[in-house]
Amino acid sequence: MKLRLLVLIICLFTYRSSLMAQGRAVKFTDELKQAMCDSIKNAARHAWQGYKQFAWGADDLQPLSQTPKNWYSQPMLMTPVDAFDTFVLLGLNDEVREAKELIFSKLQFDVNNEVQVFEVTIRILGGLLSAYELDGDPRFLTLAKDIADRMMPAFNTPTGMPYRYVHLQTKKIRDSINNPAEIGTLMLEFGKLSQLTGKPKYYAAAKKALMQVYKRRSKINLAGEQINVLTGKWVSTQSHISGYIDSYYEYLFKAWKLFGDKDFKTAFDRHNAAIKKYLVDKTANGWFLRHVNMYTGRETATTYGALDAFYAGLCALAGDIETAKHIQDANMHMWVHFNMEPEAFNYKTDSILSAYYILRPENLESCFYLYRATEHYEYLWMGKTMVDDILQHCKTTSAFASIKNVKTYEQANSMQSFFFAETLKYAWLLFAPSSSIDLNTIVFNTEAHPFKIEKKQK
Ligand code: DMJ
Repeated sequence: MKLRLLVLIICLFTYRSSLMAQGRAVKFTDELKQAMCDSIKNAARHAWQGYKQFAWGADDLQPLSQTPKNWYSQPMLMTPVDAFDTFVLLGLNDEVREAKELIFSKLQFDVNNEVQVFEVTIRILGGLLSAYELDGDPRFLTLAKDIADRMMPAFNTPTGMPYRYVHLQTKKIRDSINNPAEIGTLMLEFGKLSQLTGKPKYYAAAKKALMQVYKRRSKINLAGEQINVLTGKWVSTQSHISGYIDSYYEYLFKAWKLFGDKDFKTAFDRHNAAIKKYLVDKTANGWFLRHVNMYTGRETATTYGALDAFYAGLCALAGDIETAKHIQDANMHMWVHFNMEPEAFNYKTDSILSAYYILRPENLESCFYLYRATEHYEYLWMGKTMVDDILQHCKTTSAFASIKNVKTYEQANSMQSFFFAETLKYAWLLFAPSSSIDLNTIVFNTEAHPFKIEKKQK
């Protein structure tokens, strides 16, 4: 009996892998692209319907209990703000109108909330700025400026690197142990606010913070995992491209693309060369990225996961297609080997370290950038596998749910707002005509909010 089950599992796995291998050559027809776009649009409508019915005015919908969830004591409309530009791009006009009405009737920042600067910047500030650029309603910019002004006190440290938390009314700050991602991933949003308001102070504060991290890189050009913003000393010297560091590297490249400031490009190139030298681990299943000590470059762990998957897309965007392709092979291995991708696993032993999947976008995001760069059908087939799995296993009667354990597909009671902002957007963009977004004229922030590149810098 056990043997039969094993044979069945091997057959299914081989069948799936051979489908994927065929995908490298098999044409992905325009009809199929259209069908994918339609299903993704329907998924967005379905998820929004659930939010409307059970969580209207809250930050998130909890899809299993069908109850609202707020991050802080007062709601800050994470889902509608994150979702707005996705609805615009997908042409979901009713949803655009509903989200806009909700934002202008309910959203205000004079509230008793101590907020995480990074999360509120990438989701709320980023969402409002892109909404302003797409829609033109000045109230989006007024809200964006208000939330940014309330977060500015976080930068008041001896180094200029911000605290992790700030209270929106009292301006009280907390948590001086920060990390490169949360320090560096403010540049696009605060920089864009400077462009739109004509006030250079936002750009200056964010650039100072970002470059303070860069200044503290090791001799081999790697960043650590945690840093004390008061003393400037590293608290954790682990180096990798996963959570706590990931979007620091992403923003060095994207800030160069968005603002044309060469300091960012120089910093990215140095770090990227070190990443390729010390972190990239070439295996038969693709190129993974290991964890190392930032000073010695010596391996400390062979952990990889859903968050790391973004690096293939970043390499593709930066023009390094060869590295991007091999990392995307690893990303796809991670997805198919365990039913869908786990949050973290050991790529040397293929064993799961964290079994959940919280509707993260990074793997699809990388497919999107690679398809744009190569036009190889392979990336459409990869994306289809991921989208089909999400639509099949995460769908609930009222929305979409995270997965508690990818091995069993057991669902969890959470639908993060980045499902709207990123996962659905990158999924749709992958199959949509390339004219729907021009990567020469926009840069996506790390939450997939598109920012326009000012003409004089192109
Ligand atoms: C998002 O909030 C952003 O993409 C961030 O950079 C990383 N985590 C989530 C998505 O996984």
